[in-house]
Parts: sequence; C-alpha cells; structure tokens
Amino acid sequence: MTNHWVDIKNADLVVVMGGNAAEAHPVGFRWAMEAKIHNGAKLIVIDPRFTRTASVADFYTPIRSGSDIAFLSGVLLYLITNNKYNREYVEAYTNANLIVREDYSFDDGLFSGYDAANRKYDKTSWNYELDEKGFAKRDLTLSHPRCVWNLLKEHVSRYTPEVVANICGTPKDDFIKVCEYLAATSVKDKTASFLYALGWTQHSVGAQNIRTMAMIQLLLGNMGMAGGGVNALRGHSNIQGLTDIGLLSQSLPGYMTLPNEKQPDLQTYLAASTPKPLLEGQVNYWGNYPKFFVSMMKAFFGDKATAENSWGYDWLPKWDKGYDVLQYFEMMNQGKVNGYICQGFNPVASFPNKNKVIASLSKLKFLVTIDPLNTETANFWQNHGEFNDVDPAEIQTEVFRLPSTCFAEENGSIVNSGRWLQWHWKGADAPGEALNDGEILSGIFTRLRHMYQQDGGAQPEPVLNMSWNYQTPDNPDPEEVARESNGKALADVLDPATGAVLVKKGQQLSSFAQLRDDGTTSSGCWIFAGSWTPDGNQMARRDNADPSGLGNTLAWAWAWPLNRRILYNRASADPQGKPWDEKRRLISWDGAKWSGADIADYSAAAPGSDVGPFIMQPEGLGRLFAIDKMAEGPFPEHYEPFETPLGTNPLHPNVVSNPAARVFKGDLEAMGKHDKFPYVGTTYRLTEHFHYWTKHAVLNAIAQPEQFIEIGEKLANSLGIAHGDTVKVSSNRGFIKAKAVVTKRIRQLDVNGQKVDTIGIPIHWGYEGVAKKGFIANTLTPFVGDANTQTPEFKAFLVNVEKV
Ligand SMILES: Nc1nc2c(c(=O)[nH]1)N[C@H]1C(S)=C(S)[C@@H](COP(=O)(O)OP(=O)(O)OC[C@H]3O[C@@H](n4cnc5c(=O)[nH]c(N)nc54)[C@H](O)[C@@H]3O)O[C@H]1N2
Ligand SMILES: Nc1nc2c(c(=O)[nH]1)N[C@H]1C(S)=C(S)[C@@H](COP(=O)(O)OP(=O)(O)OC[C@H]3O[C@@H](n4cnc5c(=O)[nH]c(N)nc54)[C@H](O)[C@@H]3O)O[C@H]1N2
Ligand SMILES: [Mo]
Repeated sequence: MTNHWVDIKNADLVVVMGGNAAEAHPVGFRWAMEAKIHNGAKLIVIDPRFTRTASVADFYTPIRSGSDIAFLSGVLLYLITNNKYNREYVEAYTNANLIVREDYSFDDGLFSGYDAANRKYDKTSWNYELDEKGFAKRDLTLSHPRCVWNLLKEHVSRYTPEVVANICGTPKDDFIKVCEYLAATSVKDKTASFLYALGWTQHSVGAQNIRTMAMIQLLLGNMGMAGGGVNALRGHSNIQGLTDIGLLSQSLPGYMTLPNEKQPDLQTYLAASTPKPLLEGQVNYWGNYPKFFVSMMKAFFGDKATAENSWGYDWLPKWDKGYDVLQYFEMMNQGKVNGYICQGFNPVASFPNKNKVIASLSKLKFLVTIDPLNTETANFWQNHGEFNDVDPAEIQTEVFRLPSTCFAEENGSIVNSGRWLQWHWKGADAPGEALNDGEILSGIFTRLRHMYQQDGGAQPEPVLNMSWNYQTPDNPDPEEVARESNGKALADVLDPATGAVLVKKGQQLSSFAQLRDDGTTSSGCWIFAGSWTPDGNQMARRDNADPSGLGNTLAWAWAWPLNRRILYNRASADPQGKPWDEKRRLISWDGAKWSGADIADYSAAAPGSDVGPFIMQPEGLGRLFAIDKMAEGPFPEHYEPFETPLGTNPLHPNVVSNPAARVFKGDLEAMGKHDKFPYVGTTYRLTEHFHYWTKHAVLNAIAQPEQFIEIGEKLANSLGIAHGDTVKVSSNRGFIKAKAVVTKRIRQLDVNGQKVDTIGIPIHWGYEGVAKKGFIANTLTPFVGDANTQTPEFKAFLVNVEKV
C-alpha cells in the first residue's frame, strides 16, 4: 500500500474492484465501514460475483473476469473527455508533458519493439526524447503531439462506454455511474481509495490492471493524499515482508535486483541498476543504489567483503532467466531438477494444473517440506482414490518432512499491507519436534558449511564467507536478525559536508541516509534502516496517540521507509506547498523544513521548487507512460485471458492475449477452447477457511464442509442443475466434482454478441486434514502467468459443467 489500513477511513469513495475485502480481509475492512459511517463515504463494488463486500455496498455492478483494463481505460477516457481531473496536479506531478521518442508506436495490439520469436519486447523506443544533457524534453503547453498526455488521449480513445460494455459485459449505464462516482473525487478536497487483491493480480495482465488504476489515481490527484493511494490488500500475514526482504527469485532485499549473467562485474551491475536523473535537479533516490547494495554485501559477508573483491560480488548467483515458480516447476517437469526445498508452501493444492505439479514432483530425487502441518505436497505420492489417483510404486522421490513452528510460537516482526513492521511475542512453545524456520535453515546452513570446510567442493566461497555472527549459530535470535537487517556503523560515519561524526562505530543506524558505499556501514535490508535504532526496537512501540486525527499513529510500531505512513506525501500539497485539502494536511513547510501529521517524503526542497514528489522515479513524476518498467507495454492494453470465452479479442483479433505473458509451449497447446469449455471459471477463498491449512481445524471444516461451486440461475436452469446437485466441472486439464449452489449472485453477461456465464469455484479442499476429502480446485487452472510478476491466471479460465 502507498497508504495504510487505518487511512482508508479518510476516503470519500472506497472502490472494491479486483478483491473481496469483506470476505478475505474482514478485520481490515472495518476501515472501509468507518469511512462509510463516519465520513459519509460511498462504497462501490465491481466484481463478476455479488460478494459479501457487495452486500454492504452503495452500488454494485458486474464485470467479466479478466476485462478490467478495458473498464479502467474507459474510466480514464471519461475523466479526460469530461475534464474531471486535477489539472494542476497532472501538470506538475505527472509525466503528462514529457515528450516520447519518435520511434515509439502502437498498432493493432502491439507496441513498437516486439520480438515474436521470444515473446518479448525490446523497450528502447518506450522512452522520452532526451536533450543534449540527457534530460527528457518537455512541452509545458501539452500541445506536442508526442507528449505523454496526447499519446495517452489517443491510446484510451478506443475505450468508449460502448466498447467497455461490449468487452466487460457491464451494463453501459452502470459503467457511467462508476465513472461519475470517481469523477466526483477529482476535486481537491475529495479522495478515492481502491482496495484490490487477487481479482486483479491473478491474471496474465495482472500488473497492468493495477497500473491502469494507478493512472486513474494520478489523474484524480489522489496519490500522496490521505484517503487516496494504491492499496494492495496483501494475503498471508507477512507476505509484504517476503517481498521487502527480497525472497523472490530475482530480487535482493529492499527491492534491489539480483545480478544477471550479463553483468559479470560490480561496475556493470551498478551502472545498470543506478538510474540517472531524467529531469534536472530531481531527488532520484535510487541514485543511492550503490550505498544500499554495498551495505547489504557487508551484512552478508562482513569482513570478507572488501573493496578489492568488489564486496564479494562474484559470490552472488547470476540469473540467466527468471526462476519464478512457474519456470521452476516447468524445469522440474522436464526432469532438470534434483531436489526441492518446499518451505511453507503447498504447491499441489495452491499451484495451477495440479496434475502437472504432481508429475513434476514425481521426477525429483528428493523433496524437503518445512511445515507445521501435513500437506498434500508432502504426501503427493500417496493414492487417495479419485482425489489423487497416483501409483506410489512408480514414484521414487524421497520425501523429508521437517515440522516447523508457526508465528504464535516465536518472536518476530510481521510487515502488514501498510508497510508497518509490528513486533510480536511468542505465545506458546511448539509441540513435538517442531523447530522454528530460522533454526531449521540455520541448522542446514551450518552443517553444509562444515561439509564444505572438511571436504571442499565447487564454489565454496558464498557458503564459507557468509557472515554468521550469531550467539547461537544454529538458532539465531529473531532480535539479532532484526538488528542486522536495520544495520550499523562499521566505522565512524561522517557527515560529508562538515566531517562531524554522525554515527559512532558499532552503533545501530537510525536512517538509510546514513548508509555509505565504502564499506563503513552494513544493513541487511536498507528500507528497514530505522526499525532498530540506538533507541531500541521501534517495531515494538505501542503508543496509539493520533494528534491529527488522520490515523497515522506515528508512535505505533514502525513503517518503512523511515516511519513514513503515506508514500509520496509531498503530493498532498500543491507546488507552492499549500495542502490541496486542509482537512487532509499531512505536511507543511515551516520555513526550513517540512513536518506535520506524517514523516515528510522529502525534506530538502522548499515549496515552489521543481523537485517532483515521486522521488523514486528519475524524473520525479508519476508515470502515465511507464518508460521502461512493464513487460507488455508503456500503456495498459486490453488482452483476453489465455482461455477466452470469446475466442478473439474484439479490439485486435490478431493479438488476442498478452504477447509477453509467462507461458511455456506445451501449456499453450493445452489451453482449452470455448467450444468445449464454454464457461468462465474463477476461483476464490472464503472467510471460514484459510487456504489449505484450516482443513486441519474441525470448526472451520464444519463451517464450510465441502467443495461447492456457484452457478447462476439462468445457466443452472438451462443445464437442468438444481441447488445441491452434484456436478462435474472440467477444464482441458482435468475435473473436480462439487455440490452446486444455484444463485442469483452470478449474472449472465452480454459480451461481444454472446452470452457469457461464470462459474465460481472456492479453493480449500484436498485429501489431508480432518475436513471431508475433496478434489483440489487447482486441477482445473491453467499454467500461465502475468508477464511481470508471473502470478498464475487463477481468476479467468474455461470450464464445462455437467450434472453427474
Ligand atoms: N479467510 C481468509 N482470508 C484470506 C485468505 C484465506 O484463505 N482465507 N487468503 C489471504 C490471501 S493469501 C490473499 S492473497 C487474499 C486475497 O484476497 P482477495 O483477492 O480479496 O480474495 P479472492 O477470494 O481471491 O477474491 C477475489 C475477488 O475477485 C473477484 N474477481 C475475479 N476475477 C476478477 C476480475 O477479473 N475483475 C474483478 N474486478 N474482480 C474479479 C472474485 O469474484 C472475488 O470476489 O486474501 C487473504 N485473506
Ligand atoms: N486457484 C487458485 N489458487 C490459488 C489462489 C487462488 O485464488 N485461486 N490463491 C493463491 C494465493 S494468493 C496464495 S498466497 C497461495 C497460497 O499457497 P500456499 O502458500 O501454498 O498455501 P497455504 O495453505 O496458505 O500455506 C502453505 C503452508 O504454510 C504452512 N505454514 C504456516 N505457518 C508456517 C510457518 O511459520 N513456517 C512454515 N515453514 N510453514 C508455515 C501451512 O501449514 C501451509 O501448509 O495460493 C494460491 N493459489
Ligand atoms: Mo495470497
């Protein structure tokens, strides 16, 4: 989230689209209700199903799963044509007036630079036209035909209300009503907050769904504002922490990138990773990349990392291609993987195309699971009749099960969706032989290191040189790890201007502004610098004082970066420094610095300067045109799901689905077609369950006892299916059986001249635990993912339904 949970109460309009907050985030959703009750906010829901969130909304309208980019692009067109945007904000704080290169183009569904053989773009032309000094050219009058504003207008001009209704199946009047709700927040003293999660991310166009919404927020002037922002409601309790600490295969802590094999030395890597400002005088905070990186290497390798050996650069792995989970299971399926360590992950249940996952695990020599529970994955080799019809005699994979603790059995911090790091304390000892995850991994590490020391081996350096100075190396204290993530001074840290000592050698750092690229500081995760200062554990603070009434509670826990609660809050005031809305005053200028109800986003520039508020961008501006980031284009474009009920893309039949999505040849061929699988399947969760774990809890198992599917009345009638009948739902990859819930909550939609029906499929059941055994919903889902995040397309695929 750019904002945070409590801040949702400040919104005038809460839009739930691409998620079902009342169901999946019932506790945090109270802030949407607070906005309604205490702020007179309206709550609107756009979802293929009438959900529990819709049941408390002021307005609900349906949408065909997988068509949100068309919908949101239509909103952009509406705002622009009807002059419902914050013009001053757009001109000063977005890249609307920057000029794009002449060789950029978009035609018939493809942007310039497409390489069809590799399903990839060369993004060179998606950039600004630069002047002699390397700065982007600008036209403040917005009249240049290639300024971002005019290209945007042209790009979205196709998404008229008629086109939106035709692609999305949303009734045209309903669509316009949503536009009007949003347009009402374009004034300076109104904000809208979008709450979204998987209904947007789990698509082959997931990241672009979110980008389109972010562009709306920029037009409305809602970024940086209390009650505005881009707010992903995250999933597992510490999944925000997972990405913060860099646990994705191409990431390093603090959103740095793992080097690739085209970067053989530190200089090449740092040059590629450290942006140069694209407008004169910008903050360009990523310009500090070398400080973050070198400090991280000092945390990884301690004294072994020196200037002479490029801080141990050669010891980091270099990737050749993305090793996301889709890629890894594909490699496993091709027999290219020997062993797999599966920690807190139940891919047989949670990953797409269950039969492919089982086939892949069957080709391993060994599988290690680290989990407090017994999972379908640990027992993938067992025969469970029709639920898992395998022959154990044919599977040679050796499985090791290492029981772990869960969060309530250990101290530690959890990062919530709002970027707050909150410390928690152990509530009970773990049962049986369970060890905490840190102890298990450290135990493996120290034993491996011992083996390398004794026997040698290929590439021993990363293991031998890893710094591991914990009091008990086989079981580091969470407190020690947290202090290491924050970082400390390895020598006196000096003020470059005055030479004064800022931090004494050995002391904890209090800010990432103190990081250096000369080896005198260490920090395991630069964005966490400030979480454990000389004053102690900031994450454990529990003072809920809220003097501004905006809910920022600056002394409750600690938020990255630097305890800032609302990112880009400089944009909450106009260029002269006057808040757009007095009742949402986050920061003010006192003549020397910014301060106020939040930690100011940048303190250097006085009001009236040209320093843009979006300090993580080299041009300092919010991007309506994303110059080099997105895999499938600098503007969002509607592409159909890989399994489309239309069999075409109404906008450009030659380019139906995302041309850069993550998909492998065999899986592409295994996509179902609408003649055999005419209905849209979409999967989701229920409040009464948590993923696959609560199959082990009797009360949850009773609350939602068996697999059901939701089917609309019209379709059910035409198929002769009655409420409570057992049905078989099949896709091109397999089938499940379930009870039919015949409902008014799912409507038949009119799309591109045909009727489109949706089948709702909750996830949860399997063959482990105390719950009634069931089929695994992911037997049905396709093995294809988003082009940027590789998140699987769980929300839109094709199925057939029959009564059995
Ligand atoms: N009780 C409980 N809470 C949970 C979880 C749990 O298992 N149980 N899981 C947690 C996790 S890990 C996560 S990631 C979050 C997920 O949180 P959510 O994303 O809110 O959860 P889903 O149930 O997947 O709901 C997605 C909603 O998106 C809708 N949808 C599907 N396709 C589209 C589309 O194309 N466009 C639009 N506009 N909507 C669409 C679906 O109909 C559904 O209502 O929940 C978390 N909270
Ligand atoms: N079709 C479909 N599939 C989906 C989704 C969907 O909407 N539709 N949602 C997807 C989403 S958003 C997610 S997040 C995934 C979730 O997928 P998974 O993460 O694979 O599933 P979970 O059951 O949430 O958790 C995995 C295991 O973590 C274990 N665990 C809990 N605490 C700890 C701990 O402290 N340490 C260790 N080592 N293990 C622990 C649990 O016991 C559980 O067995 O599913 C995805 N799959
Ligand atoms: Mo999730």
